Amino acid sequence: MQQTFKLSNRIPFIVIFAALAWSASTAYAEDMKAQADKAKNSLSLFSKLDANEDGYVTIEEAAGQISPETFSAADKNHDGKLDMAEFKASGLDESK
Ligand SMILES: [Ca+2]
Ligand SMILES: [Ca+2]
Repeated sequence: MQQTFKLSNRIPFIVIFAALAWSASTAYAEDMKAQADKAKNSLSLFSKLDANEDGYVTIEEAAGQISPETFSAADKNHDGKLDMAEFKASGLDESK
């Protein structure tokens, strides 16, 4: 009888543990999804502006989306185009 009592006493613990593990993995999955969405959004803005897909956004490509002042400020090496690093560093990928 004592053995049966011990076993039945353990079941709720197992259920709670399983529920916690499940909710933790669900939260993790949702967090990963949010990060993936964020990465996709920044990539899509850069890709959207980079019309000829050469990996750089020129002032012509950015026209109407990024002001010349913002573009100049973001163009750290002053080569007249923004690469992905400059684009991200300037926070432009988070502006939309
Ligand atoms: Ca381009
Ligand atoms: Ca540049």
